Amino acid sequence: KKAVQKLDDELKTRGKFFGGSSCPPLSPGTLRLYSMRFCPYALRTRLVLAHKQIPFETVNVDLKNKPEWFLKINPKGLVPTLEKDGKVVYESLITCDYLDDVYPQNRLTPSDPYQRALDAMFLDYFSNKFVPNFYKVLRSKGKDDEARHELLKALQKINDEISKRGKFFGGDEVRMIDYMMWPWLQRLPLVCQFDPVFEASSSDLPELSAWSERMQAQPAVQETDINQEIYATFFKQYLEGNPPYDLGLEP
Ligand code: GSH
Repeated sequence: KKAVQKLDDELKTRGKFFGGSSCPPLSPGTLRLYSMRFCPYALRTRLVLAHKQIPFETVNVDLKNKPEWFLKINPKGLVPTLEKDGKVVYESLITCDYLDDVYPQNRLTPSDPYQRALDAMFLDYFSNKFVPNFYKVLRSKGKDDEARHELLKALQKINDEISKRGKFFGGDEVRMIDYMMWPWLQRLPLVCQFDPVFEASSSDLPELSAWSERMQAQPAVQETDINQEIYATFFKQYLEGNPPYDLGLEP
């Protein structure tokens, strides 16, 4: 019992991560998010949880030495993963839609089926054209010209889209599609830091910059914000094969 209490106390310490052979038991009725503090996919789920003010607990998983108990919960071994009362849901987009359906307050998904389809198509474009090139540019430290070209093209298209849609991709208010893209668009300064050419060519996207500022003012964004400098350090060490999951935490 003492050991469980100790694990439970640890769980409450934000940022702790769990590897090893055991994980604190999940209490009935509690929603748990298996996460990793610097994961942009998990940030999607955290944004939705924050926006909808859903109570939950976090277990940050040691993804480098993936524990057996985690693979039993999610055989893909990926975060984000949600668990509650024996129900397990993973894949970031699926977790977010699931939360929006199960917790109806502060609805994020459009009720119009055509608008939902339009959003899904744009997100599909974003996932296939923006996200992979974002990582290619970062990994090559800006030396992959083709990836940089593709990333700029995608950014231009995203800028055109927000110009058509209004204040947010969801129109007048922040909606699911905004939160689904934010984790990578928030990390754009990271690309610029590694790649001055990219910075110069991407600086002329006024509508996207205005959207970024509006996003930064959202309570859910502020609540889940990560310090970009800490993230840059994390990413550098991650690329070297040594992700510092504890980075930036109080001792
Ligand atoms: N398609 C997944 C989703 O949308 O949830 C991707 C999630 C993902 O790649 N998460 C990373 C992960 O769990 C952390 S940022 N990596 C562990 C691994 O690749 O083994």
